[in-house]
Amino acid sequence: MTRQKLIDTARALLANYKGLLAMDESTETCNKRFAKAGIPQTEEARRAYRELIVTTPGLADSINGAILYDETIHQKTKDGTPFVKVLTDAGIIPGIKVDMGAKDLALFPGEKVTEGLDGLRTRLKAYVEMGARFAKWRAVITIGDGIPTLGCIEANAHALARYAALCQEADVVPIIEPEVLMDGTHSLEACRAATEEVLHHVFEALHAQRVMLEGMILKPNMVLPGLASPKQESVDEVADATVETFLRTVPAAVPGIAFLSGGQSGELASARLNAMNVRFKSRLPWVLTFSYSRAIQQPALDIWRGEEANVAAAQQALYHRAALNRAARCGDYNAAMEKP
Ligand code: 5MM
Repeated sequence: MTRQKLIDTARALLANYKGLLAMDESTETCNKRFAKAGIPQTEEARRAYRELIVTTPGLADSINGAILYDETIHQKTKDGTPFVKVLTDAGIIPGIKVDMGAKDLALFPGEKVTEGLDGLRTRLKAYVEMGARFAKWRAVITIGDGIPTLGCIEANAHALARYAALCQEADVVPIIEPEVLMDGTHSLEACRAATEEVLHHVFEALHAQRVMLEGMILKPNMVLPGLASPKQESVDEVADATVETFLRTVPAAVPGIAFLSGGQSGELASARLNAMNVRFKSRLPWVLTFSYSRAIQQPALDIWRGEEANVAAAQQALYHRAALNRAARCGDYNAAMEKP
């Protein structure tokens, strides 16, 4: 592990008021989104869509790093240029999702644990040779009747910490993603309690596994009411609940928090990030930025629909959404900017 290299990469991922682009949907997830949009679920369609993303003109104006999936990191543009080279030439750092997905946690009905530690050291080495400088692992926590349980939280926290340690050993910055899901009717207070509990356990596990906090990035959910909750708090209330929770749980040595969007609309994901940066501007020990997938990609996917003729318009939509989130990262976003 080279301490300074990890610190430099983490700082580069958070620099210049930019954020991260998650384009690491597994084949299953990508196919589900394609099916919804009427796009054929083929390897070529997935390649063409990812080519559209990585060749978006000016993407690096708002994006410092892009998280790829195993299939994507091996793919090339139509003219034969590896996606990793396209990104690197544009000034975007390539990263890679290394977890193998959330699986049912034995003896804990309704709960998941993320797998993928076996063989991770070898896989990391191969990804580094391909140009990846950071990685991502997502743990999934569900709020429901009697859940999340301590058993589920501890299992996921331990796996996240073991993954992070293996990354740092390989000079790869770990993006640590404990996601408390938005699905359900639960209240914002239930999400706050679950998120606080999860983060306490995650940082305890990171400490136990000797993970260097200065060389990591946290990718959490915002503190939100469930998507089907009858009470939906205001943008400012969400911003306050989210930042208060992180001030209680995330050590100041962590350089940045890059939120997932988790099923929020693009507009809300931008507005809520903006409100946090406006309301807490000078009181935060860490950078607050974005690592969105759907909240950046969705309009572009809807425009593209698998048609070559729609590529330029889809790229403009992608550029626009990324730029809006950069504005939110600076506290400069407002709803009027939604108009292209
Ligand atoms: C929570 O999902 C992550 C962020 O995406 P959103 O901003 O859309 O919530 C995302 O990076 C996710 O981990 C990947 O899309 C991979 O998901 P799957 O389910 O395909 O492993």
